[in-house]
Amino acid sequence: MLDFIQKRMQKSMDKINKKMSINEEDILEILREVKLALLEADVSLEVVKLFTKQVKEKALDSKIIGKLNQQQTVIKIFKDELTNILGKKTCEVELKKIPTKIMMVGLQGSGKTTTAAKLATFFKKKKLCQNPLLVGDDIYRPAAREQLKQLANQTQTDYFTHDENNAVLIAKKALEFAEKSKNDLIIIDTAGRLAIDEILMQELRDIKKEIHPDYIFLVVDAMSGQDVINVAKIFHEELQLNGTIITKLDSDARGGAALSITHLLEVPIVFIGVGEKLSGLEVFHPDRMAERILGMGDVLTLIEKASEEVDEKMMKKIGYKMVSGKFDLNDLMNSLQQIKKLGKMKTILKMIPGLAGKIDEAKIEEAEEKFKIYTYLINSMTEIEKKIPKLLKNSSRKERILKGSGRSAREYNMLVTDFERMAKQMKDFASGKLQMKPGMI
Ligand SMILES: Nc1nc2c(ncn2[C@@H]2O[C@H](COP(=O)(O)OP(=O)(O)OP(=O)(O)O)[C@@H](O)[C@H]2O)c(=O)[nH]1
Ligand SMILES: [Mg+2]
Repeated sequence: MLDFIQKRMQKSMDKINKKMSINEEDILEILREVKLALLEADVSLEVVKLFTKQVKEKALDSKIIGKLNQQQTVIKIFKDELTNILGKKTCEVELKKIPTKIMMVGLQGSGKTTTAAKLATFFKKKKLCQNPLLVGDDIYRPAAREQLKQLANQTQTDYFTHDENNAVLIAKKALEFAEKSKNDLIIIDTAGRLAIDEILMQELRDIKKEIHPDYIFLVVDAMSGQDVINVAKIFHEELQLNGTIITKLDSDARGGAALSITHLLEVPIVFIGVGEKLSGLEVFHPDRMAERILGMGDVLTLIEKASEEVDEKMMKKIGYKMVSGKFDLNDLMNSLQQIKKLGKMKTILKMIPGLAGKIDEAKIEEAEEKFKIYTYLINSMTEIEKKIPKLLKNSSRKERILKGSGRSAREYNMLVTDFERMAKQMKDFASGKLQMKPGMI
C-alpha cells in the first residue's frame, strides 16, 4: 500500500535517524526531499506546501537543535503534521438511527458497488447492524443492478431494486421495502459517471431530497490523478458529502491526490478499500496511516491483535495483583499463557517499531525455553503452593514437584529465585521505591 510514498519517506526518516545531531540545514534538506516525494506521489501542491511549512516551523521552533533525542522529536513532528493533513482523528460512522441511510456516489469504476457490499459486510461483522439492505439504484449500466444483487447474495444481505428506470422512485420504494422487512441499514448504490454531468448530478440531488440520507460517501479510486480533487469539490458543493472512501489502496497507486481531498475539502476519509474481496475494507486511522508512511512500525495493529486474543479481565486481575504485591505463581502462569496466545515472541517483537533488525534471537529463544520450564514446574504444584510460594522452600514439596515435572533441581531453583525477584520488584514498584524499566521482568 502506498509503496512509492512509503519508500521515499522512510529513506528520509532513516537519514534523520542516522544523524548524530541535527542542524537547521539538515531539516531544510530533508524537507526538500520530502516535498519532492509528496509531489511525485501526486499529493496536491497546496497540501504539500502547508505540510512542509508546518513541519519547518515546528522543527525550527521546537528548539531541538543541540538537544537530546532530536531525531525522535523531528520524526514526531513529521508524524503529527502528516496525521493532521490526513484528518487528525478517526471518523467513526455511527448507525444511531433505525434505519440509517447511506448513499454511495462517485465516478465510474471508482468502486461504489463493491464498497456498498463491503460496508454491509463490515457493519454486520462488527454487529453494528443486523439486517442491512443493499439497493441497486444504478439504472444506466445494464449489468449494474445484477452485480450488486450477486454481491448481496454472496453475503446473504437483503437486496432491493425495481425494474422501472427511475432512480428516485427506486430509492423511495427501497425505503418502503426496508420498513416492511425491518432493515436497520440501507445502502444505496448510485450510477457512476465518467465526468461530472449535470443530468446525473440532478438525479443525485433528487435522490437525496427524497430519502434524506444520514451519510453520503464519495468513493474515490486511489489511482486517480489531480483532477479527482476538482471532481470531489463539485460533489461536495452539490451534495454536502459526509466522508470519502478511498479504494484500491492495495494497488501500486500513488494515492496522493485522493489523500489530499480530506484537507482541501475538510471531508474526512472514513474507510479505505484494500482488496477486491468483500473483507477488503478498513476503518481509516489518520495516525496509523501517517506511521505506516513514515515506517514507524505498526504497533497499534499489534495492540488490536492483543485485545482480540488476550483475556482482558485476566490481565486486569494480574495487573491488580502486581501492584498490590499479591502476585503469586498462578498469576505468573496466567501471564505466560496470555503472552503465548499472541504467537511466537520473535514475531511479536518484530512488530514493535525499531526492533525488527535488533532482536537477539538467541536471547529470545532462551526466554521462550525458560517459560516452558516455568510452565512444567508450576503445573506440578498444588494450589496452595502456587498461592503461598514460601512453601516451595520445603524440601519434601520440592522433591515431589521435581518428580512430577521431570525438571532438575537447578531449574527449580531458577524459578524460585526468578519469582522472588519479580515479586520483590513488583512490591517495590507498587510502593514507589522503584521505577519500572524495560527488561526488568
Ligand atoms: N484491488 C481493488 N479493487 C477494487 C477495490 N474496490 C473495488 N475494486 C475493483 O474495481 C472495479 C470497479 O468496482 P465497482 O464496484 O464496480 O465500481 P463502481 O464505482 O460501482 O463502477 P460503476 O458502477 O461502473 O460506476 C471492480 O473490478 C472491483 O473489484 C479495492 O479496494 N481494491
Ligand atoms: Mg457500480
